[in-house]
Amino acid sequence: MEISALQKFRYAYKPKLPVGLSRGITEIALESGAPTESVSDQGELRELFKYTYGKPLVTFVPGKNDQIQKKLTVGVILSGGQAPGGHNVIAGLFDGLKKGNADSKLYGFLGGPSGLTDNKAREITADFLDQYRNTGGFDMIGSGRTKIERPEQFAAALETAKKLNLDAVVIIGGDDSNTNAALLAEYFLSRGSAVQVIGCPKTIDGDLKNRYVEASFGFDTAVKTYSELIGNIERDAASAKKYWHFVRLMGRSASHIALECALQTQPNICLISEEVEANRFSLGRIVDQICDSVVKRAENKENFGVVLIPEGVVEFIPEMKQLIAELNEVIAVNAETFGRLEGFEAQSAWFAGILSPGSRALFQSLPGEIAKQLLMDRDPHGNVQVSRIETEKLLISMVEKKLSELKAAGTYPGSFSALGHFFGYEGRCAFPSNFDANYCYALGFSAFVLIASGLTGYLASVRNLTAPAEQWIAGGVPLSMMMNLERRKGSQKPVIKKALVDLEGSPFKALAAARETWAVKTSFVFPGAIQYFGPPEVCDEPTKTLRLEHRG
Ligand code: FBP
Repeated sequence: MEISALQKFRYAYKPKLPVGLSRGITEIALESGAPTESVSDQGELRELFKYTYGKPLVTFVPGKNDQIQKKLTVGVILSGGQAPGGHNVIAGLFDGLKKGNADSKLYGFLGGPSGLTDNKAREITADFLDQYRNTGGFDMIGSGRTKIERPEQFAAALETAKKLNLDAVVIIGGDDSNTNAALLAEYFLSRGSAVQVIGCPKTIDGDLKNRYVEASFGFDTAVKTYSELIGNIERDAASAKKYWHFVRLMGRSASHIALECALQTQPNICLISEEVEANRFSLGRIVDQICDSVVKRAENKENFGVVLIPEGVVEFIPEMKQLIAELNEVIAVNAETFGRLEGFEAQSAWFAGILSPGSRALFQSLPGEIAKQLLMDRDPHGNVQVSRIETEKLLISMVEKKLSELKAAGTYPGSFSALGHFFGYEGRCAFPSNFDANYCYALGFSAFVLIASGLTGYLASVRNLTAPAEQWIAGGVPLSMMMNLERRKGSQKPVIKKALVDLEGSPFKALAAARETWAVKTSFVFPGAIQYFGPPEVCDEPTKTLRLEHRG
């Protein structure tokens, strides 16, 4: 296979390991803290996770670790959406395993969690792995979104683990996939099995984070890729001076991606879903906010601009949230009937008889395409697939309508021509930034140390991420500590709590302090492409979100 010059150079990149992981392999010991509690619903979760609840936080410290050289057989799964750096987690895990004992083995489960339940795996050898070091994508072994939830799936996972003689399974995934990891760890112990389960925090969305997990991997590369594209669009808008660009950004429910891209590129408007929800902004209120900026800029003869829209915002606008919750519930409870309905006409007529009057009226008032998109298949975790709802088009059509009313009233002097964009898949498989390449390698290596130290039900954790990589602090966080109960597919389920944008946090405050100016005055910033070689301030810088969060 032909490879690019960059790919060749990236193969040769040596990820930097934190000092705590780069000392002699038998000198990495564990320091344990006090027992932990889940974020909420402690009583119920203690019952549900009888074997794994309440474990202590652990940090890797200098000291003797005699177990670390035992021969291990481990299986690894890439789960959920692609995120830059996944291959490096596997590389860190592999290198750790081989450093511990050259006879240790690593299997990659093919196509995500279903690889474990269906026993579809391949051994990861040094030659095979070397073709993927420091590259983006999950194509080494593939990914998938199968949720392990039925008893027969758990039993099949155990069967595979026995057949392959596994000591441990590593699940590289987001909040839903690591919920899978927690359930699997509990299940194995409850069946008397010693197979350990360790998670690694992956998702470009940036919503798997807390005090001990400062960032999920892939966020850094994805936001830098999107910010480059947004900067390019801003420069085009400022050159042509004739378009408003409405850019929807991936990120599912959380607006971390939109917020970071706004801090990097300074667009005219950036919606933040969490603020929309907190202040109960209606669709009409959001349209007014955008029109206000369009009108003021038109008064300055600037009939162009850029609006950033987090893809999940539809789920936070109160009337849309209510509608989506009703649709989710109705679809979950009547899955069979819904599945038998053929075509949009039949489906919407059926919903008209079931939805509450407010939701029915809203559903019927939406542009047909948007209403159809709201009915598309839920993902295996019961979530509406926000990446498929073209909110930018909905907003453009509503803004156009409002501006023509203002024009008729003589209060809008400009002209409005808008283009919609969606940036999502473009950023998920980019070559990982140096930050993600280093972070992922350290996470994989940490997963190995957790396994070799006999732990299960933990998420690999690497902290102090705004310092140079050598000073990062590695360890593990019990998965049960991050859990709460949430309504999914019509019933209460244990899940890892999503971290949404904190409206009291420094990143949001930085946006809030500047956005009135940006809404009127062109303040665009053009970050340019990710740099892999060069001075640290251009190629090793973490995101603004991380830096602001660390500053407090
Ligand atoms: P994960 O939560 O699995 O990391 O997925 C992230 C994501 O990229 C979201 O931002 C997006 O809404 C979704 O995946 C799209 O899913 P799919 O890849 O199935 O189209």
